[in-house]
Amino acid sequence: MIDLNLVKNIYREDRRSIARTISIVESDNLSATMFLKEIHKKVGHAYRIGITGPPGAGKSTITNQLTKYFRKQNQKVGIIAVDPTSPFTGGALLGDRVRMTDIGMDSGVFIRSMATRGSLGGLSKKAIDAADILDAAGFDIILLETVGVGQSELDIAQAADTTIVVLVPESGDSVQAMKAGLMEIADFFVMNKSDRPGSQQAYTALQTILMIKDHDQNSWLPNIIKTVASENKGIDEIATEIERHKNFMNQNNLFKLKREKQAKVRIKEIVEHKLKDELWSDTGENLLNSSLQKVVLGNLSPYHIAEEIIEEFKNRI
Ligand SMILES: Nc1nc2c(ncn2[C@@H]2O[C@H](COP(=O)(O)OP(=O)(O)O)[C@@H](O)[C@H]2O)c(=O)[nH]1
Ligand SMILES: [Mg+2]
Repeated sequence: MIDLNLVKNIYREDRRSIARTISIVESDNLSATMFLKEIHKKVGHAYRIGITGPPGAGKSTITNQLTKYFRKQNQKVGIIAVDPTSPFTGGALLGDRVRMTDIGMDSGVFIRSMATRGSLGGLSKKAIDAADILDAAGFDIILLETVGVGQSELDIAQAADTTIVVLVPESGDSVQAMKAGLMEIADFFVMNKSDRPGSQQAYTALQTILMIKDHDQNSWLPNIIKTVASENKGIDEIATEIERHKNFMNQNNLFKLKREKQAKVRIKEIVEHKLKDELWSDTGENLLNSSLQKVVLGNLSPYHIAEEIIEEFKNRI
């Protein structure tokens, strides 16, 4: 059974209840599923913005500045920061303490860090679930900050309505970013640290890469926005570009399509996750363990055992 009071309190934007529910989702148990089913009717109003890029590019600084921008417009902002490369501490989430206190004290801002040490499994699922909770709680904007280094992080960035890839002059070759799959997911780029030497060359190099890339005549072309996030330069331009992208999607009926595509990816992941969980419940695990000797002695191949396990699973469900 789920605590319906907790659900009510989420809708009332009670911060402790929101935090508790995200923890339940992180623990990934049966009540997590029930919560997510219950709140779904309230999900879908928030605009989700993914901010990704290499470590140190300035994602947190941009997240922080953008939050201040949206707050000035009276929009409530939820932030989910996923950074497995940094140790989990309150302060490390948005850089130094000064920056934290800027927005951390604001009741219209909710910050959650999901720096799961070690295992990355299910991270994207949990981050997106957490975004749903903030969405249901009535936040207007959800910022998803993730390091653009692994598939799981790219999945999170892509679960947004607008995905921003942050690069810096010294991350140098945009070629690196291309290899990491960042080029494909960017709705636009931010060339941060434009105060640094070499920023013009980096900008031109990225522009060249973007020009060579194939695109349909009527499709969206990713821009590059130059920023010095630490000095709040270019943040308005980022916000304007987000708005432009949002309008483009709405005018071309792409918005619903994008969310449908995301729903498909997500449902597949949930199904696979659930199947795996049930498959390796006690029965499956025991059958596996009791079959290992036969494989090693050469009586049966791993394929025989695999088929046996699948058969047993089919009978069980
Ligand atoms: N010179 C310069 N430094 C910046 C700029 N933006 C952020 N930084 C600094 O770069 C460092 C990493 O920033 P952070 O936002 O934590 O990067 P993240 O790892 O991508 O989240 C911090 O010390 C920031 O103060 C910028 O535009 N110019
Ligand atoms: Mg960061």
